[in-house]
Amino acid sequence: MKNVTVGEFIVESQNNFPGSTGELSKILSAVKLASKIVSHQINKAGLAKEILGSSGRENIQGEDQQKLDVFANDSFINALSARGVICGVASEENDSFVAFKNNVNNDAKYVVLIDPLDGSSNIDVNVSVGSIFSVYKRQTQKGSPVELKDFLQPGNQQVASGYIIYGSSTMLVYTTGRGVNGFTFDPSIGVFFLSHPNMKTPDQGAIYSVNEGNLNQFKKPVAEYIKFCQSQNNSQGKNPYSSRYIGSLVADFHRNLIKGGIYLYPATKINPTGKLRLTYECAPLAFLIEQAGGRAISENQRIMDIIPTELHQRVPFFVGSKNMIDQLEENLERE
Ligand code: P6P
Repeated sequence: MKNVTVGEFIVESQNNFPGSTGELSKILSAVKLASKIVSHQINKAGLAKEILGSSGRENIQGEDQQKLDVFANDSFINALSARGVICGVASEENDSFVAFKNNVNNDAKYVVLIDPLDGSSNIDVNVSVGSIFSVYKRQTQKGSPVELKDFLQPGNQQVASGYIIYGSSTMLVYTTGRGVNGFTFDPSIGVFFLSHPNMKTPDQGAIYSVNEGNLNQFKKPVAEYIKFCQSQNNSQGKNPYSSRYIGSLVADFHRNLIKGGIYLYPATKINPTGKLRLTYECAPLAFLIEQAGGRAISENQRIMDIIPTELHQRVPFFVGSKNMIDQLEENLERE
């Protein structure tokens, strides 16, 4: 197979959308640029002590903002605003959305939501981290300033979503609603090459990913499902399920997407509506997993159908192989 770059792939894909204006392609190109910049900083973080550690500030989540959180946020927002194709960005790192108020951006038809660097507390211990993005068409009139309601759309309205995982290699994985494709970065020439075409997740997996330290805080149906995974024995007397939890959402999601499995972040006493954010973490990953043949639910509904009520809204999040989500859902529905 000829080595296809992500740029070539975006252009070829755009040709499949007759009448497309190329604006979505420019957004994906901006994401590509920002991910290269962030990847470079992360990969030298261990040596460049000045970019490691806390920025000394807290974000709206009350989380200690890492210096690389701020760097990644600035990198994505600058790259996205420079192309004149989006009217605003919402980010985990910003209290409210950022409106690009010049005439060009005001006329743009897309908005983007980002988690610029998820799991950043893992960087200091060299664990894989990731960036997540989600793209919607604005609801408000082109030419007018973007409004909050442009960012509070259900996941089923997404036109694109994806993530970058900064791991043993840097990968960009995204969908525009026609399947999921993965691209691996070659840092020697600064190019992403198509390495995982048309990604599909197995209907059944053998991995469950959850912080088992919170087990006694989970609602009964969730705890029962986890105990099911913990206690199976096959004919050889071996449990077919394995527990794998990195504590970095994009890394856990990416492994389970490829191998099959389920990731669970349920409601807990500390996080009674869950820890993960609907608009820029759960919804974009839900779009991807559904495009790859899997499922994503909250306690009682499809993630992609939840209409956000606030930008940083948290929801319980269960995502992964179809059969595993089906089984958990049966527990939840019995409650
Ligand atoms: P816990 C990282 O802070 C994060 O948002 C996800 O990347 C990760 O899956 C989860 O939180 C880990 O949370 O409570 O298990 O440490």
